[in-house]
Amino acid sequence: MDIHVVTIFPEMFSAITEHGVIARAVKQGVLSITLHNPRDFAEDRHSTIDGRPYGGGPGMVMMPDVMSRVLEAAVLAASSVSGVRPRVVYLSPQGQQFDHGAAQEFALESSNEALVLLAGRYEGVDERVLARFVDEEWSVGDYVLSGGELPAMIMIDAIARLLPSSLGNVESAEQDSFVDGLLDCPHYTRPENFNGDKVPQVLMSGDHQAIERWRLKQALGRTWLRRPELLEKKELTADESQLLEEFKLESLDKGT
Ligand code: 9D3
Repeated sequence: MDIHVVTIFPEMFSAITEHGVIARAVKQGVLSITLHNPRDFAEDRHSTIDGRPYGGGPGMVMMPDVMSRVLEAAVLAASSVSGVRPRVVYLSPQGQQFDHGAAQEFALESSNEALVLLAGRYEGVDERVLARFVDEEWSVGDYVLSGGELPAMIMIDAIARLLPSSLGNVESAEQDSFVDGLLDCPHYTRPENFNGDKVPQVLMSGDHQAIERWRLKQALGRTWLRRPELLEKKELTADESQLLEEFKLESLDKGT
C-alpha cells in the first residue's frame, strides 16, 4: 500500500516510520509512506501557506492555490504506480469517527491502491480545495487536537498492522481487541508469584480449553464493566451469555 501524506510537518512522521510495525512494513516493501510539504509549493518569497479567514474571526486558513498544487502533486504521485485515482482523505474534526472497522475496510479496499491523507493545520483548508480533491473526511475522536498529523499517524498505524504479512503473526491481528467487539482479557508473565500476588490458577493448568473459556469470560466481564455500550451492539451466543452471568455472580462475591 502506498500512502501519501500532505503535511507542513513531515518530520513528525519519523515517529512512526522509524519504529516498530510500520518501520518493518516499510522495510518489507508492504507499505510506502511519501510526504508532501505544502511549503514546497508556495511561490512568494515568504513561502506563505495560510491566509486570514474571509468574514473575519480568529486563526488562519490554508490557502487554495498552494494546497491545490501540493494535492495535485500528491494525487499524481499516488496514481503513478497503480494507474488508478487514489482515495483522498481529509483528517478533520467534522469527519466520520475512525474505528477498527474503518481500519479493516481501508486495509482491504485500499491495499492495492494508493491513499492520500491530507493533514490540516490552523483552522483548516479552504473549502474549495476540499470540494475539488477530497473523497472522505475522517476524525479520530471527539477532542480538539492542533492538526491532522497525529490523526493521520493513528490511521496509518491502525491500517498498516492489518496489511497482509505486515505482522509477525497474522493471528495477533485476528485476536485484537475490537475484532470480536470485546475488550481484551488480562495478561500475565513470570514470575508466577509476584510479591505474594499470584497468577490465576487456570492459566497454569495447561488445560487449553479451560484457559480459552476463562479468557473469554474475562473479556466479556471487563467489557460489561468498562464499556457496556459495546455489549449492546454485540449478539452474544448462549455460551457467552452464561460466561458473562458467571462473571457477574463472581464479581458480586468479591464485593461482599
Ligand atoms: C479550536 C479550533 N476550532 C475552532 C472552533 C476548530 C478546529 C480546527 C482545527 C479544531 C481542531 C483543528 C485541528 N484538528 C484536526 O485537524 C483534526 C482532528 C481533531 O482535532 N480531533 C479529532 N480528529 C481530528 S482529525 C483532524
